[in-house]
Amino acid sequence: TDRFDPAASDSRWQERWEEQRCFRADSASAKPKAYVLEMFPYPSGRIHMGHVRNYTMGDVLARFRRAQGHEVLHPMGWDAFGMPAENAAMENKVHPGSWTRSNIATMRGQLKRLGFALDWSRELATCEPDYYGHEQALFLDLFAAGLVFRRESEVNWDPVDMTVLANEQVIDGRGWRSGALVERRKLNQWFLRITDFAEELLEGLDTLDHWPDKVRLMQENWIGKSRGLQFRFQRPEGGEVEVFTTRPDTIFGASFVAISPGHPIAEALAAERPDVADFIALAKQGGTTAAEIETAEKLGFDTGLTVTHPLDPDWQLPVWIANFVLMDYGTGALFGVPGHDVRDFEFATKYDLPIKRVVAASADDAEAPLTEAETISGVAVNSRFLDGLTTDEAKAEVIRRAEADGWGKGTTQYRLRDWGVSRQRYWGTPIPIIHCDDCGAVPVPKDQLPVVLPEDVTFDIPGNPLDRHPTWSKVDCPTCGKPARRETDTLDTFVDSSWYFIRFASQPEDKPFDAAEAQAWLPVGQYIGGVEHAILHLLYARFWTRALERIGRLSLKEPFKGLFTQGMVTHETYKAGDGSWLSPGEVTRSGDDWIHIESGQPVTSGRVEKMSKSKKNVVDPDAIIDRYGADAVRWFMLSDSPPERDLEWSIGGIEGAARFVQRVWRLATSPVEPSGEDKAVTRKLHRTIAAVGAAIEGLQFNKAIAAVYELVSTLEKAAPSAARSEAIRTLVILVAPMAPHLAEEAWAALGGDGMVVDQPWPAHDPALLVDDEVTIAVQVNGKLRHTLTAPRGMDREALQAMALSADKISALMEGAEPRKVIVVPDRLVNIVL
Ligand code: ANZ
Ligand code: ZN
Repeated sequence: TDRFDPAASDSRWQERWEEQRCFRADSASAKPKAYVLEMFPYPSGRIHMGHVRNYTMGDVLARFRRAQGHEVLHPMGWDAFGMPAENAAMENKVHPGSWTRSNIATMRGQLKRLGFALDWSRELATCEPDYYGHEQALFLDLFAAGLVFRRESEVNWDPVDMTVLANEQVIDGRGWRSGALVERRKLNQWFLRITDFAEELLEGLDTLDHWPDKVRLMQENWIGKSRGLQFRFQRPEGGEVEVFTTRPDTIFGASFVAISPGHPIAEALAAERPDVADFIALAKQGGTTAAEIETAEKLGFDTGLTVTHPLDPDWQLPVWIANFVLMDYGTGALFGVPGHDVRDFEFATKYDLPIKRVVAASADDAEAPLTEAETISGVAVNSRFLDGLTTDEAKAEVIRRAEADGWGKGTTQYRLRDWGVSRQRYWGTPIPIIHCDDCGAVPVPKDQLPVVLPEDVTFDIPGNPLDRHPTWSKVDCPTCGKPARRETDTLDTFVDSSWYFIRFASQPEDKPFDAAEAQAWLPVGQYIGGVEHAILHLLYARFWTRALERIGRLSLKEPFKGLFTQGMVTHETYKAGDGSWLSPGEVTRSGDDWIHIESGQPVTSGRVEKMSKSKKNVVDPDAIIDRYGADAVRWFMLSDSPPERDLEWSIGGIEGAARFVQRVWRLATSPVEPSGEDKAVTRKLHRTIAAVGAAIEGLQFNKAIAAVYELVSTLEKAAPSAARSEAIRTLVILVAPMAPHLAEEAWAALGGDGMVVDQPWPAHDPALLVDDEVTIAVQVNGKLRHTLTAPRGMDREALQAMALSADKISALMEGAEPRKVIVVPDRLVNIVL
């Protein structure tokens, strides 16, 4: 036929690949292994263009590796627990399980339509007991090794809905449903001891040389290693206040000491003084995220207590309770240096406390006025014996004195905190612990795993449905047999995604994974996903891998050898006169303007933004596949922008891709020419093979596409020859990773053996990569006068003769003899007159 028809072809080849089990990964294969992984999706409803772009990139690499002779693992699954399913349950009265599973079915169908080379036999969903049961077993292993512990910690509490809120449910300090001011409340929660790994996680970053620098830097900052000093201020009436600082050099700039509202001294005062108790209640309002605490208005209460400066017995500092001091960081107390800390400056300005300069760019600036906090390094000023020392020297000197005189100790501090994994939600992995009054927190015996989530729960009132289930939590203590209570908190969904790549690599029924099999695949060779996961997911997965290594379950330090973070898919937005967003389907072009089809009113065609439901600029992949076929969509996703940049969706772009698919088809179905050389075509082919391979290897998919475009143009223009026919066959193999359905159909039309998917990646002849013609500049007295085309490697005499006999040059010379001729082979001839 003269047109490639995706509607008929796509599914035919998808079925063939499936029948032939082309993408099944064989762990026992002797071939070199390649593990290509894209971050698995949350089953929110439908696949969006961002997914399509992400998975297309991974797919090109997976197919390329397969053609190179690797045994490829390219799996897909579902990050299936989480809040949206519970919200849907509350809003639409559907069970989170059926909502999630039906979304998975829809999205799986959508992915299959795109023809991804995925090993569907390894599909997993984290919400199924055959996944989370193994997670519970791993949790218990970590518990046994002391890497899981329980501790009181602050959560966001909605006093109206009487429920704990996740950070993302706190909006501007208020509960997202009730609108009530959120309070901080203490609850017993489970933690993973990630801080034990802070130093290794930091050092490990140095080994990740196939990760983007920006991601490594973000992780480094998140871990936040710093040297500091922990020391005690004495209270004149006895007792002490211990503080932590990363700027001991500013100790002479202290103007107050501030303690957290949760600090024992604050709590002791509150027990006796109602004004203190009132202040603490007020200070505890607002969310628990660092960002919220940073931006909230600074509130303070002067306790009337004082402490003595450790380097000056005559210097008393007031003790305040302040809302910006966190209880679970450092010691829950600090000394304020308003001149050089932003929060302290704001606090001191509000409460009229002294602001003094103790750091300056140079000693000459000691008296320069401070109009804002100067958070600088420089030299110490107004600081007695520290004056003139650099910031680093002054820090070291204060630490030295503190240690020598016994009032403090140098510390290494990490900003990283232990990972709180308790969630007071239903739709998550049940924490496999039973609470007994006599025995405490008892692990569920492994032969009783999985602890299965009950299906019969209600969502009509706020709170955790597991708490109010009539029977689920009532169990006997596994140790003493007395009535006890099941833990009703579930695990943070980041736990589920911290080890799924291991389960993909090895999935025995009776244990989480087989170490030898998993290690045959791991680490993931190339991981591809959104930069929004640059910190948490990637850090947790790195931690989980190291934790498994520490307890002897896996011998692996880093789970992801290569990381690539792709850009977003963006699209124009449209806004009606009343400011509401309109979808592309609701508007049409009229001349240079856009109008709302229904009302005929003008519409502003606005900025290009990330596709999102709220802005109604989403394009549904299904509709596009229906219209243009899978390959055109895949092609467009790869073609327009470098993969790390944003890609703007456009109809022009997808249509261009669809036209290109047909151009390749027409070439493939042009008559085969049995004989005839064409050196230029052969050279172009070999260059394209090299260019496409190098581009895919470097994840520069747009460059691979550009190289294919060039080859196609050359072949369209070339006269028939055997060389051209051969180039067309090879072209089909080269486009296969990007446009696999077209490639199979074209391969069959060309009478190729078997399927394209089984063809090895073509080799290029390096000798054909070099141009065998070069351009020679001809200068007269140093001025460029002419250019010549000559065979590469032509000798000096021949070049000189060729230059001198060129019409243009002999006209210029008017019969004169050159004084001298300088020849640089393959480059230039300079004639000096
Ligand atoms: C004196 C000082 C002077 C400080 C100065 C900073 C600048 P990072 O670097 O993020 O680790 N701090 C100590 N404990 C705190 C707590 N529980 N809640 C809130 N802030 C606390 O932060 C360390 C600095 O944060 C410490 O150093 C302390 O203020 C404050 F020019 O001490 B600094
Ligand atoms: Zn017991």
